[in-house]
Amino acid sequence: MYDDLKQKIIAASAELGIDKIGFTTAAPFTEMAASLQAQKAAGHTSGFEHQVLAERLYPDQIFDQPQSIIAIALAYPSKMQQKAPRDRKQRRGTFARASWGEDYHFILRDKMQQLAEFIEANTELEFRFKPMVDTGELSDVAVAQRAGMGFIGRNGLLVTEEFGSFVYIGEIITNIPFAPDPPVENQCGTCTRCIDYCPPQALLGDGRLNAQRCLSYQTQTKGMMAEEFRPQIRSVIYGCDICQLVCPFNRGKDAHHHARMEPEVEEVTPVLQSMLTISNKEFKQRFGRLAGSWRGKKPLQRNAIIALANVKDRSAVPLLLEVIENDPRPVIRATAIWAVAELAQHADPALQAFLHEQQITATDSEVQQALLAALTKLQSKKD
Ligand code: B12
Ligand code: SF4
Ligand code: SF4
Repeated sequence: MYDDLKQKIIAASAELGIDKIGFTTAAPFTEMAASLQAQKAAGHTSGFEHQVLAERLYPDQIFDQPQSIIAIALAYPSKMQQKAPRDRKQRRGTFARASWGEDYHFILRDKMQQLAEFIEANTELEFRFKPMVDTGELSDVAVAQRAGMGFIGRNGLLVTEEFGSFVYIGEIITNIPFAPDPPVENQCGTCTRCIDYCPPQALLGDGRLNAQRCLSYQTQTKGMMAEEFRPQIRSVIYGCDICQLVCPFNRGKDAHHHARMEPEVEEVTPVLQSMLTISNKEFKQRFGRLAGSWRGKKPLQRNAIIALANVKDRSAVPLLLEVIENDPRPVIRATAIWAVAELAQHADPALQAFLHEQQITATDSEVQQALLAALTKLQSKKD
């Protein structure tokens, strides 16, 4: 059934620079229903998932008479070719790899559009299609797994044979009944490295995750970050790659196939102090094309402050004091208050006096709580 066309699509996909392609039916993903419901009920979801369960499970709820789904994967780099300059006075943060180069949503959308145009030009049928990547209704890993692109590892990610899990995935629902590809068996075997190395122990063991504990999620929230997670992010200000970096299937995987995905040092390893006082305009200019800027500048600035404390950059203290005095955003001020107390090496009477002064004018509960905690911490330090 449409085998010639399928073979032509596979060949065209390679020419278009699509690294991997697979086909599956448009049958419902009913086997996922119980897990998705249980995860939501347990409070293990992030809120970034598509919220209408039926639309996640039944392709015919989001497309008129779907006949197949084409899954695609684009491999991304895991190592930077340019290295950030090492300067102890200019400590840098990092973005996780899924935010290197241009936002992958645009790159995958372009590839899927080109592929759809190829299909349109090569069939007599009236071709209908719906592409999606990340923000669509379907679970991208579930589609890709069923389309034979790889297996879902204990880290919950799609692991491909050729590129490990360092792939972005997208899919196109179509009205053409292509023959499905056979799924790949899970190959984790006895390995549990991703579970063992995950700092907040967010992975549940069977490919599921408590997203609320995942550092990737924690770096993308807009409120205060719970104290437990602050040291765990180290200097990573967006996302987390640990459960991928420790995976044996990712060893030696570092694809540089797409110029648009190449990271720029100043973008993805920014000088932390330089992020604290940038304007909205400058933020857009410097970080606007990254996937990691989708939540705006506040979470990244909050994370940069946390990172400064984590890397023990005491040269940041004057700037942090300025932020505490002048920044109007309670989350930023409260995080900076925590950071100066973390960075203080002794009880520091001048700092205590400064914080006491702040207490007089503080009206927001986050700031008040942070001041109290910081003063308690300072008092417990030796003179
Ligand atoms: C919400 C979301 C997040 C949340 C929650 C993640 C999660 N695992 O649920 C947060 C913010 C934490 C997150 C983090 C990351 N994400 Co994210 N995320 C998504 C998003 C939008 C939805 C995921 C979702 O529906 N979760 C709900 C859970 C309950 O469902 P599920 O994961 O789809 O399915 C699970 C079960 O149903 C079950 N299951 C389903 N089918 C099957 C079949 C079999 C055989 C088995 C055994 C199990 C099984 O296991 C699955 C794994 O948990 C997807 C895009 C999309 N539309 O699918 C990207 C997506 C999963 N993320 C992606 C990436 C790259 C990441 C990060 C690596 C980014 C980073 N560097 O920080 C981290 C990795 C964290 C991790 N270990 O999962 C990629 C993954 C690519 C890949 N190779 O798999 C995706 C697919 C985006 C994309 N299109 O490329 N993400
Ligand atoms: S992304 Fe980081 S925090 Fe999230 S599951 Fe993986 S190792 Fe754990
Ligand atoms: S680290 Fe081990 S358990 Fe985790 S996904 Fe990779 S192979 Fe599977």
